[in-house]
Formats: sequence, structure tokens, C-alpha cells
Amino acid sequence: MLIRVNPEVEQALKEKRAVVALESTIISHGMPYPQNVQTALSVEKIVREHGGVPATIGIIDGVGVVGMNPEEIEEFGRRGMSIPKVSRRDLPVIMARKSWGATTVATTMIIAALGGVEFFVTGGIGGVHRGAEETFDISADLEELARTNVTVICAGAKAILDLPKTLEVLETKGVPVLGYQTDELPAFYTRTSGLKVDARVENAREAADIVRAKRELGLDGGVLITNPIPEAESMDPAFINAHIEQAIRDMDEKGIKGKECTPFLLARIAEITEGKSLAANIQLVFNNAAVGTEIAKEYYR
Ligand code: PSU
Ligand code: MN
Repeated sequence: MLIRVNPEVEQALKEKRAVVALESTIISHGMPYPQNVQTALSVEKIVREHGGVPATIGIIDGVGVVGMNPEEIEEFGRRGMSIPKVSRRDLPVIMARKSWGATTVATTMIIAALGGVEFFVTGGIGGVHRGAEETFDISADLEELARTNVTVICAGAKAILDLPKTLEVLETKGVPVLGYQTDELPAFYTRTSGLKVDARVENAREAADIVRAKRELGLDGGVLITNPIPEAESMDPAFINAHIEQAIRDMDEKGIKGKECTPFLLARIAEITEGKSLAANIQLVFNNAAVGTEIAKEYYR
């Protein structure tokens, strides 16, 4: 058995209700304990308040679980970085060895699709890292968006990435990038990046119609819906960008590479902003959960 769908989620899928997938790398590698667990449980609650059914995805004893229970979420949070971050290439090893694994955007999409879940809410996606022309460090999340039929609702991508290159790759891969009530690609902690999205949508119905059109066309791959952090929670671009630059310098000095980059940068930025980035991160995920659930409801209406 490669995946296990919890009975509540299975029932909701049968009834064509708004099931919303959530990832576990954000829990184990994206935030410190205990805020990670509190956030994960609050996000599930927000999905429910909006009339959806949450399905937090992770790998437990080599099984992809679609819809973890609160005790399992607690364990992902408590064990944190000691649970391996699992991308597409790691899946066979983790499954064969019956290990635990925290699923990234890429692997959450894979397992969601296997379970029949169309919508997935998270904070930010991986993308093309700065300096990728040298390092070739491009997140497997982009390749997954190219091939796997899951819609991802996020707050854009962090300025730790090279955002223009990230958009170029998404274009090449045929992934529509929508802006929820915005013309600009949001940059995670901030509402703006100076870069245009492919199309602006004003409401959940417009977003759902675009997802449906892509499915009817039989075009494989995801749709990326970018939803800016609420104004009140957004950070001053000059402040956050200076700290991001600092964190990237610290990472280079320490020689951190590959899959360690994103977790290191998130933790380092939270440290040097004295928790301000973490607070913003939590708020934007909450906002994405509300919007993502509304879009899922429209899709199944
Ligand atoms: N961006 C965030 N928070 C996160 C991540 C990205 O703001 O927790 C995680 C997601 O799980 C994403 C992964 O899929 O980092 C990307 O890692 P990499 O760059 O190594 O592909
Ligand atoms: Mn990488």
C-alpha cells in the first residue's frame, strides 16, 4: 500500500466536497516547534471554517498519508528536521525503507494526485535559486507543476529565489500563474515583486473556471494561484530584502547547498528579523487556506 487516504477525506472526495491538501515540509523544515504544529492545526481549522476538508500530507512508515491526524501532525512538528525532507527523487528510497518523510510541494502534489485531490494550499513554492546559472539549483517543485494535475495556492515565491527566472521556467513548463486580486507576482513576505502574473483573477469563481478549462483541455500539470499576503501583515520590502541578502551571505559563508538551502534561509531570516518573518509567514498561510478553500468550493459547485 503506497498511500492511505483517511476515511473523512475519502468520503469528502466521493461527495465532491472541497478537499484541500496541505504539506508537511512546511511543518518539519519551514517553521520552529511549537509554532509549526500550532500553524498546521490552525490552517486545518480555517479550511473547515470555510466549508472544506483538510488533508495534511506526509509519509509515515513508507506510506503516503492523505489526511494526517493531529497526533501525527504533532509528531512531524516535534521531530522537525530529523524527519527527512522528501522530494520526487527521494520518494522510492523513503517508501522502500518504510521511513517517515516530510513532503515538499513536489511530493505533496504527487501524493495528492494519487489520492484524487485537486487543490493544495501552502505558503511559498520552491523555484530557481539565485546563482542557478552556476549551481543548477532549481526546485523540483517547478518540474512537478509542469506534470502533475494539482492546483497550488501560495503567496508567490520568496525573494530568496530568482523570481524572474522562476517565472521564465514556469512559462516554459506551461504552468499558468494567476494573481488573486493582483496584477503582480507576490513575493511571499511582500505583496509586490515588480513582476507581472499571466492573468489576474478577481474571485474564486474565475480561478476555478481556469482550473476547469485546463482539465477539460487535458493539459497535464498544475495551475499556480498566487495570493498576496494581507496588507496589514505584509513586510516593508527594504527591511525584509536587506535581511534576505544577509541570510544568503550567511548561507554562502557556511557553504550550505542543495536541499538544505531553503530550510536554512527560512530559519535564518526568522532569527535576524526577530520572529517578524515567521509571524508574516504564518499569516499568509492562513490567508491562503481561506482563499484556497473558496476556490475549491467553486470548482465543485
Ligand atoms: N517555501 C517556503 N516555505 C517552505 C518551503 C518553501 O516559504 O517550507 C518548502 C516547501 O516544502 C517547498 C520546498 O516545496 O521548501 C522547496 O525546497 P527546494 O528549494 O529544496 O526544492
Ligand atoms: Mn534545490
